[in-house]
Amino acid sequence: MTVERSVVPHLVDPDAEGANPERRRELQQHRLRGLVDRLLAADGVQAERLRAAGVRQGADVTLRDLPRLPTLSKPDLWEHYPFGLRLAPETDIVCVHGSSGTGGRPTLIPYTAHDLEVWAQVMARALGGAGATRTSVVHCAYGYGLFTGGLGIHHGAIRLGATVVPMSGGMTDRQLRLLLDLRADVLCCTPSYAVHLGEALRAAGIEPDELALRTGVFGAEPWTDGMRAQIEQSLGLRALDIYGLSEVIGPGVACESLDSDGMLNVAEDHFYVEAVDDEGRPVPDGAPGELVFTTLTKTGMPLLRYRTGDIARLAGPAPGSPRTLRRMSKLLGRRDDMLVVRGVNVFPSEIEAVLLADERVAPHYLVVEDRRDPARPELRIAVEPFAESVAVDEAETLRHDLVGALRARLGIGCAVTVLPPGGVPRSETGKARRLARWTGGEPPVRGLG
Ligand code: DLL
Repeated sequence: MTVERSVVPHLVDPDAEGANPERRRELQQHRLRGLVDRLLAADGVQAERLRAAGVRQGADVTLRDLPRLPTLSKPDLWEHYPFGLRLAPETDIVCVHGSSGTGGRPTLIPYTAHDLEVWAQVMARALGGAGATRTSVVHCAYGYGLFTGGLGIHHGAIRLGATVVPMSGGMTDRQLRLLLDLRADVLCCTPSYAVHLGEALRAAGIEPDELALRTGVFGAEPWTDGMRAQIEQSLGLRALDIYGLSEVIGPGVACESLDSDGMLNVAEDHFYVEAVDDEGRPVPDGAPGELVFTTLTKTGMPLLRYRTGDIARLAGPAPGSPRTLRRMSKLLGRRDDMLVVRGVNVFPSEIEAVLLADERVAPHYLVVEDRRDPARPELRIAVEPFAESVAVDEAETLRHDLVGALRARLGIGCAVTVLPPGGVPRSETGKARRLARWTGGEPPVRGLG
């Protein structure tokens, strides 16, 4: 039942999605000036940095000046944890979301009712661009909770006037049952869970055309075009990419539409996007750069020039599309070494903190991002005991303790292997290799897996 490649989905919000780019730029500039005034009035960290950059009022800045304005990044949020960057009064905050995985230093984002409006609106556009309509049934298998995936899609589907089935993740048998019984035409989940659902469908002997699925909106973690083909085939739908991050709003910052030519339309009337090089200098359209977002309209915790660490290419609107929004490519990678595993963000530094807190562990370890099976990405961690030799049962106790400590800190299960002393390879140049990717073939370290 997959949608034809030539379908042009309607615009949910024609004034915004189809605006004349010149008019949109004026709106962005107006909103940017308003944001700068709000930040200065609040007198917080961002105001301090703006003043240090010589900005006294919103009227001082134009969009063209943005590259010389200060930036923020994740460590700023950690430093001001939990709500040091909040702008709205506490009484205006209606909910909190955040990014999972960094149990030691979570990132929490306070939302006002106005922010939820913005979120619902950009998500409704994203779903509409994927072909969802008021008559759609949206099966939402992103996790519901602090993670923005479940509730973000949920708000958007309701705003669109569709029917949302709030499945959350897991319990795959029940997911298949309801996909069959409620005739969902839109599936939303992480791409790895979509692959898993496809496999479960096949194992249950159900043909994709017994389902009513037409389109799927998958994101929150990296996925390849190979995975796209696999998902499209196993579930019989068009698989589209959705991007977002809790710091900016959650899913809906950018999303592919049926007619966006493999790139993602950025909701740039709310989230102004730039791409910069390592030194923070703007890169031209088409060149890979780190995405930097300015939340033009958010009120709970607006951010001026938030450096995401995510690398992508920017481009103008898709030729011939009624959507006039700028687009971004699928993510090409990350600037730092943050891993996204099963939708959970994991910083290797967090893993290191757990390992090195245990006196039994030597400071030689290797974190392996195991993506041999795209449906079940795993984190494997090879460690060595400090002692020259350890009995088998001691090694097993150590393994068990580390799995528990890592789950408590990261919020995700890791497979730990205790190798014999000297088992973790040392680098010849002296610079430790702490991170490896395993997509097939031999394991990056002997004895793993
Ligand atoms: O993952 C928001 C989201 C939910 C997006 C559902 C799409 C669908 P965080 O948990 O804060 O928010 O993680 C944000 O995940 O900086 C990227 O590195 C990564 N990420 C998000 N979407 C994609 C994607 C949500 N489509 C971090 N492709 C971001 C690759 C993605 N990586």
